[in-house]
Amino acid sequence: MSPKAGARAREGTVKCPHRVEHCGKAPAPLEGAKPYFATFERVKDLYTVASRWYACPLRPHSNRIPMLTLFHHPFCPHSRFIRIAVGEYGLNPTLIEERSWERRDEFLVLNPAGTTPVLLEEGRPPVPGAGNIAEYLDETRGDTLNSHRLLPTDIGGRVEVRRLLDWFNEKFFAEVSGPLVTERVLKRYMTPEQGGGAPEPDAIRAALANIRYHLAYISWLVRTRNWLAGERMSYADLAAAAHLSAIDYLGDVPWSQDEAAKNWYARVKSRPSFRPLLAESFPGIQPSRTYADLDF
Ligand SMILES: N[C@@H](CCC(=O)N[C@@H](CS)C(=O)NCC(=O)O)C(=O)O
Repeated sequence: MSPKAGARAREGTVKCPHRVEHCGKAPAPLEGAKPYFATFERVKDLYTVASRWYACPLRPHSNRIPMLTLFHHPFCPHSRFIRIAVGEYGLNPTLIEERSWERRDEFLVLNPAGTTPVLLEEGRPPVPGAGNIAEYLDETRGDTLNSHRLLPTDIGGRVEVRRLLDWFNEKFFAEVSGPLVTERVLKRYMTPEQGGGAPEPDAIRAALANIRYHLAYISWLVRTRNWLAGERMSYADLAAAAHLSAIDYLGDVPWSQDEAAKNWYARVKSRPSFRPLLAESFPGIQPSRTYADLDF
């Protein structure tokens, strides 16, 4: 880059609301963003911001692929599920870390619920929520996976996968992964007004008791079938493993309790789509000894 271009870039460089650097040509973040229904019309300024960043020659990575962006948090189990799922589709979205508790206006425009994950694909409305994203990926790309399709094509199979998706994304999250991740990790980053503070020992104790019942259920399912929802791997396996992986990082999964559940997790964990998660570690929070170990 010429010194002049460098100076121009520095002058124009702004920190965009998505925590990515882009050239100064981008408009200011959407003003007056209110957390309500976000149509494509309403968010198109955000696409403009992002597409200018994509087109910027100073952008660090120069792969000009169609724009796919995932707003996520590394400890959010729902986000982890979608990161694994996109890996299964061979997709490599730009990852933008979102701290949902900060309630950024620009993020609330994409998802008025203020929750991660949200998938953003050029020219389409934002897709909020893990279940919706999973459906969206199946509708737009499911056939590319052929016999490895993650949502079965038969109606009975689809119902069972969706039932288990709800089991893990709602029930397991409420009873186990949500409290453990919030108490042990997220509260460290929140101000007292945002809900931060010391971990609640009672919440942790309850979650650690609950996980035993869920592991036993996983074990029963995989002893009855090959994978959680049937004979083939599906979104149910990816979601369950994603929720477990977030708390496995913290060393909170009693794997010695159940051999069948452990062997099933080892199978999912060995998928190449899981590797990026296993390679991550976070300052100040050590992963458990066996977190990244495929033969744990
Ligand atoms: N129904 C949503 C829920 C996702 C969710 O609860 N995400 C958490 C992080 S894992 C979140 O953003 N919580 C912030 C909040 O509830 O305000 C989904 O399935 O994606």
